[in-house]
Amino acid sequence: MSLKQYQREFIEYSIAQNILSFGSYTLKSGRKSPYFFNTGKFNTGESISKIGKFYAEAIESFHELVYDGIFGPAYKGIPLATSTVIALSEIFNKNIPCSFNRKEIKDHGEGGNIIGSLSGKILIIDDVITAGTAIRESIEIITKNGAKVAGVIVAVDRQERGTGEKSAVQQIEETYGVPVKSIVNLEQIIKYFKEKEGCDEHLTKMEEYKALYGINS
Ligand code: OMP
Repeated sequence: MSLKQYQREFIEYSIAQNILSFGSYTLKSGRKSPYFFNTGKFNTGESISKIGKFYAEAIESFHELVYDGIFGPAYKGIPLATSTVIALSEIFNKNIPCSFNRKEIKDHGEGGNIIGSLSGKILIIDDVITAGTAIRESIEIITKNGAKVAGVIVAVDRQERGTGEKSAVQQIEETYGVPVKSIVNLEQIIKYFKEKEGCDEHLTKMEEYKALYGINS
C-alpha cells in the first residue's frame, strides 16, 4: 500500500529534525539498532504542534479506533497527548478529554496519580513500540483507575519480534483485544527509502535489521 501524504511528511520532517536518526543505538531491549526515533526531540512550538497533527491524522484514518479520551503516559506522552487533542479540536472539530499519570505518589491536595479526565474508553498515545513494555504499563494504569482501553496509537511501530515469532503489536492486540496503530511502521519507513534516491545505505542497514529482529510479513 502506498504511503499517505501525512506519513511521507512525518518521515521527512522527522529526518530533517534529526528525530529519526541513523547510526548505532542500543535499545531498551539491548538490541543494537541502526536507527532510532527520539520523540524527546519534538521540543519546540513548531515541532510539538506538528507531531500532534500527525497523530490526529493517523487516529482519524483508523476507523477501528473508537474512544472517549486520550491518555499520554508520563513523561514523554504528556506533550504528545496534549498536542494531539488540540489538533483533533482544531482540525477535526472533536473536543476530546485527555489525561496523564504522575510518576511520583502524591498524598496531599487532590491526591491520586492521574491528572485530567480518565473515564470511558481510552486511547493510549505513546512514542515508539519495540517490545511493548511501556504500553503494558499504560494499560495497567488505565484499568487500575477504572477506565477501559480502546486502543493504542504510537508514532513508530518498529515491528520487532518479542519473545516469540509475533511482534509486540500482535501480542498486545491478542492479549488485550484492542487495536494498536501507528503513524508509520518500519516497513513504511523502508518503503520511503526505496522510493527515494540516494538512501541505499540506510535502506540496506534497515533491511538487515528487519531480517534479524523483524516479524515475517
Ligand atoms: P518498549 O517498551 O520495549 O516497547 O520500547 C519502547 C520504548 O523504547 C520507547 O518508549 C522509548 O523509550 C524507547 N525507544 C525509543 O524511544 N525509540 C526507538 O527507536 C527505540 C526505543 C527502544 O529503546 O526500543
